[in-house]
Amino acid sequence: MKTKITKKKIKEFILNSNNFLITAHKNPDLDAISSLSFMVNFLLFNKKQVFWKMISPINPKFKDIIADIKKYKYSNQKIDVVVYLDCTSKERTGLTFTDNSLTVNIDHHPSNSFFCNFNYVKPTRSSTSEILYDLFCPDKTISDNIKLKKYILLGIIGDTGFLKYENTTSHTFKIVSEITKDVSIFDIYKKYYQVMTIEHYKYFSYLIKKLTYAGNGLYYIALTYNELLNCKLSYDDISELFALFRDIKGARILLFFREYEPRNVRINLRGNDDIDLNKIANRFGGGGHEKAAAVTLQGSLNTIIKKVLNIVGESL
Ligand SMILES: [Mn+2]
Repeated sequence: MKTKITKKKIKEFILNSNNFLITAHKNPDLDAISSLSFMVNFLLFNKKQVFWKMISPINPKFKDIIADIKKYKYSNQKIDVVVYLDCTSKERTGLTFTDNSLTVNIDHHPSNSFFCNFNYVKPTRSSTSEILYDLFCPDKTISDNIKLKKYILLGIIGDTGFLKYENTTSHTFKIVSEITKDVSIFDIYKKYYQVMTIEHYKYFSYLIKKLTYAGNGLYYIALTYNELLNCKLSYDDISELFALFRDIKGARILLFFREYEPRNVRINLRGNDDIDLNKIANRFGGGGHEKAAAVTLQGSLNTIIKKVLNIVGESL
């Protein structure tokens, strides 16, 4: 039976179980990577048997976050509990597990489909990392573990655009305030954010040329399969450059179309207004948050652009 679970119960359930597989969504962002690393390290710390698996390349910039858990990669070991982090559905992992394990879903996306045996979903929290802090960090056993706190901070920073998006709440700052007693936020900024190369800036100027204004505060960029093939930057690096356009004065919605495989188009929707992008993405079979959502569509890039611009335009 699929059920919601209380904070106390989920904590008890996890601490009373022994063999875990931890996973997060494919194309993992900083929140997915950090929450996974936190969970694996936390369970190891509690003397549990734990493995993890995550599909698709991890941004080289963030590889150090999982460096010390490499030896715990999953390869069909016996598992009692699968924990899905930062995933709206099982499909978001890009993985299929066919055994009879119990499943736990810890997430903050409002579009979460409550797909596990136990579902702990808190859309008011900035990130899955923030939820993991609420669940496990006030615990004395890890209060001294600076590495684990750093992962929580990284996940929060990732999903809040460095503590500036609307999902950044006083609760978020309370946690950040606790963690920054031990972890330097400037060190994190230097290490993970002051990493732009000339190649990045050159590509940003290319994106500026590609940026199209569709009226009513709607901007978009579309990159074909060949354009992406010829680009030396990673998928995540391009995403970060795209995020900079969010600061254009008067920009209400930004759409980013990427044909990552021929006739497969990933669309990122970003917003600054009270327009619910999660609802718009739902209409195409995608989802996410009110101000940041995504969807993947099959077909010709130009047809997809027209179709999406029409539907998004209705909301403006
Ligand atoms: Mn997240």
